[in-house]
Amino acid sequence: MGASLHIYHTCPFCWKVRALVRHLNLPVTVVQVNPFRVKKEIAFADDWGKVPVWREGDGTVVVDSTPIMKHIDATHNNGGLYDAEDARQNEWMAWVDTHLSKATVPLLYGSLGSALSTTRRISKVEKFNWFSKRLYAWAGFPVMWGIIAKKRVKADGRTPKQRWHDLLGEFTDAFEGQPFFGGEAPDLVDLAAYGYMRSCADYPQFDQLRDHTAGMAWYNAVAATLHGA
Ligand SMILES: N[C@@H](CCC(=O)N[C@@H](CS)C(=O)NCC(=O)O)C(=O)O
Repeated sequence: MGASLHIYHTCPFCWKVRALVRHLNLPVTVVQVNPFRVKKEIAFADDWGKVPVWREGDGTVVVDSTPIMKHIDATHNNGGLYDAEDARQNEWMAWVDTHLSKATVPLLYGSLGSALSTTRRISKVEKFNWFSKRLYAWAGFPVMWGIIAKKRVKADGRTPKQRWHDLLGEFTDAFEGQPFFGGEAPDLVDLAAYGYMRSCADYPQFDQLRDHTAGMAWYNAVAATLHGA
């Protein structure tokens, strides 16, 4: 049996690992987990209780998206995309995980209408059962909008759009004139950053990012290196 990747379809951390798997064109079984049964469905990962989870054919389990990406690169790609000694890569991987991870929720849930359409879309594409699908669609949005997103937008002070534009500017400025953070080709930092941005791409709010020219050019260039769906 080969490796398997256990995900929620809409989870930004899962999109990071999916981007890497597609970049390397690895034969992996992707398993979509029911969010209301996550503890049970990934019980083999002990009490981690979160996705993504990576399981090798030999049963080795790796959790947490960035450690999973590093593990996959080291094990299946001879470390071609990431060097643990590289200070610039480490600094920016931490930057991506700190800043881009926090920018998705305000964009997707920052207004009442966007929060409702986001939770309704999630309820359609995730693997819920009949009841939990409806529960999530209607109970999820006031929580995400009223409690989580509002607090985060307020704490930051910028509109979710401005925040993304600032972050994309800061990130692409770090390319030192090259097309990717990794230079001529994407590295692990590019793929992690791409994953966060890709997790927003199936929603209408993604249009707010389209007028960031450098950011979109990079995003599309990373997408062009990915295999399969
Ligand atoms: N630091 C973790 C965060 C993973 C995470 O928070 N995943 C969420 C989904 S987006 C999750 O599984 N939450 C647990 C739940 O749904 O009960 C990573 O980078 O993999």
